Amino acid sequence: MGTTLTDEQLAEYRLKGYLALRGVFSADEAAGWAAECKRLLQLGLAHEHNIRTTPHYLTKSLWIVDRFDPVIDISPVFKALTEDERVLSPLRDICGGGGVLLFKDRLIYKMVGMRGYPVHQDYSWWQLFPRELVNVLVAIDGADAENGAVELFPGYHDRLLSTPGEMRHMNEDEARQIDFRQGELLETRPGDVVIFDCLTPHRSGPNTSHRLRRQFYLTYSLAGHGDFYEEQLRLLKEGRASRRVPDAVKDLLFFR
Ligand SMILES: O=C(O)CCC(=O)C(=O)O
Repeated sequence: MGTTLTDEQLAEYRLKGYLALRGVFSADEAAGWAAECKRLLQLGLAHEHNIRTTPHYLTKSLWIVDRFDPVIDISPVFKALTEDERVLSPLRDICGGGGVLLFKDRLIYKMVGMRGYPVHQDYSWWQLFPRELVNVLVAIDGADAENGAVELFPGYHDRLLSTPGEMRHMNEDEARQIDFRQGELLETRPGDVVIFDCLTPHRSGPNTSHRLRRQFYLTYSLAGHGDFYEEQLRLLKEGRASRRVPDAVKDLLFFR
């Protein structure tokens, strides 16, 4: 099987811990995903105790879904994207030519007014699994500073910067290990793809624009390590791998 990435692209990924691939998908394909994003919001899954749906409050009592985690079991369109060779082929190159298996999927809308995400390494939440996990961000809308594009920090993908065993964003002391001047705001256009290591620190600002900033995130593990999708999902459903489960409401949560 031929390679998709050049030696220069692979060297850039190894050095920085991420790589942007421009125009991987067409604007028409991205428009199809945008239509699917609308359909998903009409499925009636929104509930503040549904582990799958993260809310964005428009007023104190009115909210809409900002994240479906996971999404592929309710969306054939996004499931097909996880199996697309234009995603899998560069990933195989990055993983040294071996096979990859889907580990996790989530769809983030970043609605107008939605908050940003503090700096973190995704692996903090996935420490029960082998460290070789690679993220793929697929841009549905364009992203820039105004609507909350993701900013990535190069060169830290060889280590966990926060306390081992704790699932959380970095605290201030831990974040001081990062040179924030080196951050790269990844502006994207619909159809762009960004691949980044699960240890690459990243953050994003709020959406202060009047545009949505929808992105589909996929994470893959090495096939040689085994298939962890169901185990990862089980932990999420039990509220043990989620970012938003205050102890006070744990008993009220459900997954649908
Ligand atoms: O979509 C974003 O703005 C950031 C999301 C993110 O960092 C995450 O889910 O790990």
